[in-house]
Amino acid sequence: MHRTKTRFAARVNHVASALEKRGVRATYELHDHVLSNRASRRRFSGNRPELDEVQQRVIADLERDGYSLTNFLDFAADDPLWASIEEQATQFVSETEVAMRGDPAALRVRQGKEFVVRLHSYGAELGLDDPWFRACGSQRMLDVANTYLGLWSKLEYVDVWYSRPQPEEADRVSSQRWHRDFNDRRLVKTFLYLVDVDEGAGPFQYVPGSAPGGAKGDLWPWKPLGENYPPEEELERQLDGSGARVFTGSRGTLLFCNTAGFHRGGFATAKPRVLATATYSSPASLASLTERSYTFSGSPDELDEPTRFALT
Ligand SMILES: O=C(O)CCC(=O)C(=O)O
Repeated sequence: MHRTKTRFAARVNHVASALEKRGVRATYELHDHVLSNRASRRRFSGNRPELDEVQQRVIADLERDGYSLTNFLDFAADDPLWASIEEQATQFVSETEVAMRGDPAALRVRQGKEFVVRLHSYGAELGLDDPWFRACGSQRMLDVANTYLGLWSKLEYVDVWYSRPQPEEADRVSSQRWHRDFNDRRLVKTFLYLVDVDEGAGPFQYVPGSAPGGAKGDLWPWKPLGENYPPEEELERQLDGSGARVFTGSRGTLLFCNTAGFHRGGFATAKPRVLATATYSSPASLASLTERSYTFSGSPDELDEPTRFALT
């Protein structure tokens, strides 16, 4: 009897979550085509930013391959900001390592992804006094994200990560496995390496051309709430050696990436990987699939219109 009831409950649950999924998908499409993104596209096309050569190259790379590799100092020749980000990272690393030795329960981690210690995680209050947040909200970064997305984007997630080394024989879990991000059909993630990242530090990896619309976009294609984590071996077999790019790089490496394409990383085995990251997505994503990780603690009046749109 108990068994029958449990099976019935499981079936009800399954139907309910299938219905819920359909609802979320429909909401996303509606916001993409009509409710949110249409106005956002109009705002962008009525006021296109002028990009310099470096920004134009980033956009061209993203369009061609789904990623663009640069260096923070080339991208944003703003030494004081870089120094402040480095300071922020040094403090985060030292606090993390003290807690790892003394009070691991104090580490900010998310369930199922305990290998990443986060500076902020979700629910943070962030203002322009936070250097990485200031960089992410800068016109320079935002103009790239908005131009690639073709709309006024939302800065959805901002954080600094410390990926803890683990045994080489450990199984890859969560984002250490190949996946497409569920957030949006087209999105921009940035990764700024805050230490030198070699093979032992779990470099980010990406399959060029795998974003929707790319040559490999049809492999387990992106769908809202779709099958985002195919079996690793099967994906690798399909890639047939024409595979992935591995982003080892020195401190200061800055990567822009459309992570609706296949990627993985953070499988550090020899030393920790420390990086700053941010996600820019469309308003439709925030309306249906995702949640902003922070609230802006400053005054919206101090921001120009696209920045206010992105941060609030
Ligand atoms: O940690 C990494 O390199 C991968 C991160 C990732 O999968 C993501 O941010 O979506």
